Amino acid sequence: EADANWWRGAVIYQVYPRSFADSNGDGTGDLAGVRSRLPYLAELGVNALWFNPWYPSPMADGGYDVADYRDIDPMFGTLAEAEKLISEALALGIRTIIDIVPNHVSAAHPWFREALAAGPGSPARERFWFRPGRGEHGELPPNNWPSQFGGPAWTRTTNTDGTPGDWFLNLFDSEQPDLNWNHPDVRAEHEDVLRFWFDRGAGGVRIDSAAMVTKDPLLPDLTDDPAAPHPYVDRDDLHDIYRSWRRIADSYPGARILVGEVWMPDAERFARYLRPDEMHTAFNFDFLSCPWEPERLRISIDTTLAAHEPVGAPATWVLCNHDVTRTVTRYGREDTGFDFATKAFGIPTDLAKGTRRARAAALLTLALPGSVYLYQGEELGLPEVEDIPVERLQDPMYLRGGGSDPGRDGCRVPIPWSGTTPPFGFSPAGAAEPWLPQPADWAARTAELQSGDPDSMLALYRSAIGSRAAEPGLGDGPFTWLDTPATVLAFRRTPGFVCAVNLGPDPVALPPHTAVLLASGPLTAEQTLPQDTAVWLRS
Ligand code: TEU
Repeated sequence: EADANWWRGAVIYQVYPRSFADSNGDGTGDLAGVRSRLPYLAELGVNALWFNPWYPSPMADGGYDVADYRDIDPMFGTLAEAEKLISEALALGIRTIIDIVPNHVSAAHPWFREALAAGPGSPARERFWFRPGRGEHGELPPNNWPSQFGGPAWTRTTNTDGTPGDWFLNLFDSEQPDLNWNHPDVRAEHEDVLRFWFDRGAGGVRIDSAAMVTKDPLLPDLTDDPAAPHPYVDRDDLHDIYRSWRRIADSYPGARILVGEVWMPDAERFARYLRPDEMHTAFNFDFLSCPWEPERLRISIDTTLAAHEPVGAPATWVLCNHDVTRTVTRYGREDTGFDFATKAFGIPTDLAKGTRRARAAALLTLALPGSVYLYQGEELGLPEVEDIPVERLQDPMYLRGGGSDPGRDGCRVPIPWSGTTPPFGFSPAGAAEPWLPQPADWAARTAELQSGDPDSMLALYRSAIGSRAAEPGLGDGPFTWLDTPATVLAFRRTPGFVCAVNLGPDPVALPPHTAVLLASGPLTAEQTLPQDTAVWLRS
C-alpha cells in the first residue's frame, strides 16, 4: 500500500541528460555519466528521476524532436544502458520517469519522411496536419496560429517537382511537425510506446505539452472572443487519450504514474486532468510563476490545494525546470515571477538575495503537501547563465525568436561536479569542451565543495529531503495555516511539525516550538526569524 502511493509525496529529481555528467568525453552528458552519479542522487535522498528526452533526435529542440520513441540517442548511450540505469536506480529505491512527447515528432521521424515523400492527398500525410495555404497561390499559412517559439505555426513544403506545396502544422519548431490525434495509428503507436517503457521498468511518464495535443479539425483562426473554445488548448477530447493511458499504466504492477505538463491558468480546468482514472499528478506552474510575495504565494498555495482536494490528487511543487530561468536568478530580480513574455537579456539580479530566497523556498516547498520536483543544479544553487556567447546558443526559442529572447540555454549549462576550472568534473580530463560553456566562477559552486560545507545549498537540500523522509505525514497529508502577520507564511503539517517563512522586512518571533529542526539561514541573536528565511520547527 505504501508502495502504491510512493508518488503522492515523492521528491522527484529532473535530469537533463545532455548536461548532467559526461562519461565519454564528448562534451555532452550521457547515461553512463548518470549511472556513475547514482550514489550522489541516493545521498540526496530523491525518490525518482525524471529524464528529459533521451531518444534518437536531431536535437533541434533539445531532444523534444523525437525520431524514434523506442531507442536511445547514441550521444547518450544505448537502450541496454537505459535498462541498466533503470534497474540500478531501482536497486537504490529510485524510480525512473520517462518523457513522452505526443504532440509532435521530429521531421526526421520515419512517419514524417514518408508523408513528405508520399505527397499531397496521400494517407501518410493524414497522420499530420497538411493543408493548402491561403492566398491566391497558397503563399499564406492556412491559419493564424503562432509557433510557441515565434512566427507562424506553419511551414511550407516543396513538392517533388520543386514547386511550393502544402503547409504542415508545427506549434513548436518547424522541425517538430504536429501529429493528428484523430488518426488511429497515432493513438496506437503512443500506447505501444508506453508499454515499451513500462515493460522496461519505467515508474512513470511525464507527458510533454499535454494540453495542446488535440486540435479542432477545422483548424479555425484564433480569435479574441473569450467565449470561443480554444482550437488547440485544453480541448475536451484530450481526456479520453489520457484515460486510455491510465488504463495501460494501471495494468502494470507497482503504481506507474502519469505526470502531465499542463500549463493552465485556470485551476479548475487544470484539476480535470487529475482524476482517479486519468493523470496521477501534473506540474504546478501556477506556483512556479508566482512572485516571491507573501500574499501571492499564500493565494497560490490555497488555490492549488483547493483545486486538488476535491479530486483527491496530491499537488506538485515546482521551482524550476529546463524551460525557465533558474530560481536564484529569478528570485534575485525586482520582478520575481516567471513569465515567458518578460524573459530578456541583462535584467539586473541580486544573487545574494536570490539565493537567500531560494533557500527559504526550498524549505517551503519541501514542507508543502504533495510531491516536489527538483531540477538538476537547483540543489547547488546554480544561477541562470546569462552571458553565453550568442553564437553558442542552441535553443530554437532564441534562434526563431529573432534574438530578443535569450531562450532557455541559460538553465541548461552542464553541472559543475568538482575541481577549480571548467569542465569541473562534468567531463573526464582531456575531453571536448562542454556543449554549453560553464562560468569560471562555478568553481565556488561544485558539488564536491558544497558536500563539505554545512552551510551550502547542497547541504540544505540533503538535510531537508532527509528530514522530510524521516517525518511521517510530511509528504502528502493535512495542512493548516497558522495565524500570523500577513508577511509570514506559517503552517502546521503534523501535530509536531510547523514550517514558517518570513517574507517581510522585519524579523518576527518564531511560532511556538520546542526545537528548531532546520533553518534556511541564520536566525537573529534574539532567535527571531529574519527576512527571506524559513524554519522547520518541532512544536
Ligand atoms: O514545453 C511545452 C511548453 O509549455 C512550452 O510551450 C513552453 O511554453 C515553452 O518552453 C516556451 O514557449 C515542453 C518542453 O518542456 C519544452 O522543453 C519543449 O521545447 C516543448 O515542450 C516542445 O516539446
